[in-house]
Amino acid sequence: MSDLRHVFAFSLIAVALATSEVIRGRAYIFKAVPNGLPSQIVGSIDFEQTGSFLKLNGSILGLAPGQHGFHIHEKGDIGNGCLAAGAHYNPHKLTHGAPDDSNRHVGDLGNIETPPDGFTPISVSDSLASLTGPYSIVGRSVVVHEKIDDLGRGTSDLSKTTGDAGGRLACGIIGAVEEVTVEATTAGLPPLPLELPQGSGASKLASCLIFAPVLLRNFL
Ligand SMILES: *[C@@H]1O[C@H](CO)[C@@H](O)[C@H](O)[C@H]1NC(C)=O
Ligand SMILES: [Cu+2]
Ligand SMILES: [Zn+2]
Repeated sequence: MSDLRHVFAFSLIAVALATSEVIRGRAYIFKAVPNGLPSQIVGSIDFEQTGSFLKLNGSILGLAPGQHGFHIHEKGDIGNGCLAAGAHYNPHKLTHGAPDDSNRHVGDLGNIETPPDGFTPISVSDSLASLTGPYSIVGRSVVVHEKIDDLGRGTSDLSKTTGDAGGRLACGIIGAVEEVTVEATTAGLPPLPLELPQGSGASKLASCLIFAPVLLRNFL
């Protein structure tokens, strides 16, 4: 009886783990127009949030080859040559840094690299910036800079605030697109084993692992 309860509890945990919400966002990236409003789209970026993990993928055309600072800025305004987007998104009032620093702005996503052909692939992941929660980046802006972000390691005065990444070349507002709940799958389950392990705690856990998908299949 207690074994059965153990198996049942484990299967509930398995259901909880297998059901997760994915939040999506998108930003169309516009070429900055100095003193004006942008009109030309030069790229797009998709955002996908799963738990605390944020993944960005997309591309931008027309940047000069080399590295370009890539940040989330605080305001969802892409006017005035992208300057209207304000400063790096920094709700915790920390210092500018690299994506893997603990002392960094939420918006500090490091650099993107443009190869000689000018087509810039965007493939960035982060576990601080998020589409959800009290410090969501939805409605804020992505900004691409002229120069490399020195990640706060430079000697210039600007290193600790902007990474000294220079002017703003392109920007776009991050919008929420959809929320998707990923359900537990019932496809491709392993066949029932003929002999189940018994006895020790460790083999009980093993039998739970084997039973959980079977219970899922029966209950869903
Ligand atoms: C991001 O990747 C997905 C899945 O491969 C693709 O469908 C989508 O078009 C990509 N987004 C951009 C902006 O390239
Ligand atoms: Cu920036
Ligand atoms: Zn910063």
